Amino acid sequence: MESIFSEKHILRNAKTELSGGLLVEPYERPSRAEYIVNRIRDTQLGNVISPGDYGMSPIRAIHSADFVEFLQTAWVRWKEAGFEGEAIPSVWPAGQLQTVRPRFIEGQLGYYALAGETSLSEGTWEAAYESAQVALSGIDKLLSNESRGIFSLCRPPGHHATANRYGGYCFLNNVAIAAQYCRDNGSQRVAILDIDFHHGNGTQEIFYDRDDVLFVSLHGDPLDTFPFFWGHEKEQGRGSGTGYTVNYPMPPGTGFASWRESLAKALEKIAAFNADVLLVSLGVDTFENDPISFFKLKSDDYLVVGRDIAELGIKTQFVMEGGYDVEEIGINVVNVLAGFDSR
Ligand code: SP5
Ligand code: ZN
Repeated sequence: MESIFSEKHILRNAKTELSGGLLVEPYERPSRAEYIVNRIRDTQLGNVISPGDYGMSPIRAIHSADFVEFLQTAWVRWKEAGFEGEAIPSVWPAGQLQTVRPRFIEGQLGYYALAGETSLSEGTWEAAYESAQVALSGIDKLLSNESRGIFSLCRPPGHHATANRYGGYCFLNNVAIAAQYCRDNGSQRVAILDIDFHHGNGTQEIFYDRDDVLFVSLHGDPLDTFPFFWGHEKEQGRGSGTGYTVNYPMPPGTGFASWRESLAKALEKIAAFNADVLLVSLGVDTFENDPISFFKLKSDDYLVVGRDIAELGIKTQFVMEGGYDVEEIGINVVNVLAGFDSR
């Protein structure tokens, strides 16, 4: 399988994450991508290709103009305001029926943030833009060539970002941008399978009213983990989108046998939908040693995950999301991709 990768991911290099009342080194750090690309090369999975530039219009097809402008300017405006650390929100419009957007950057952070752990830092916009281009290059290549699988090594990740909110280490929703690109380039039905440990609240929200993009997610029960407010089984879509959002929350300690039962149900939904193309939000924070998660998958299990997905026989793009056991992340990601290739 070929991979798309850009060295510019390094531009997302925040120094701080708000975690347990401390400012710690971010879990979502540059070495994650380096471990993955090194493992791809060591195992000779396939070519590693640089992305093209698809510009702003596929990004604007998903994200609101004011949100994009906020991401583009937030860091400079934060510095100009005289703040010394990285940009972390401290106030939210919680409980307001109607919210007037503040003028000052400190208020705008809360207006556009869905969580407070993710610092905005120098280079964040440039890296997020490039990550979206990695997703777009991958889907463009998949749609236009013979290959049945492709891997977009996106960093920073995207599935928590909504049309107008960032957080959970995500700024632009790479998989949503790629899915919309499919719809705008001939695909009638697009399925998104989200197997990151965390619920893909951003992707869900973006497609919640639609029946042309199926969203199916396996994740830690939001009663017990981030993003806490989305991902319950009863969230099934709205209006003509009813039935086109499917959630499989699972409790702390879930191991591969029961996780795989949910995967089988998810794959049945995708097969019944008769998708033209499948996009997989690929997180390996389901790993037993992940520092912020509570599932118990082992490295060899990821080979089976890739094989199970390949059995669908649908053209598939893998889009990188989370996974924070940095030393094992390359092994686990490449196991999914190699498992897919083996079928
Ligand atoms: C893309 C993705 O996987 N985003 C995950 C965002 C999770 N953010 C909240 C992290 C909370 C970490 N809690 C610290 C527990 C340390 N033992
Ligand atoms: Zn995650």
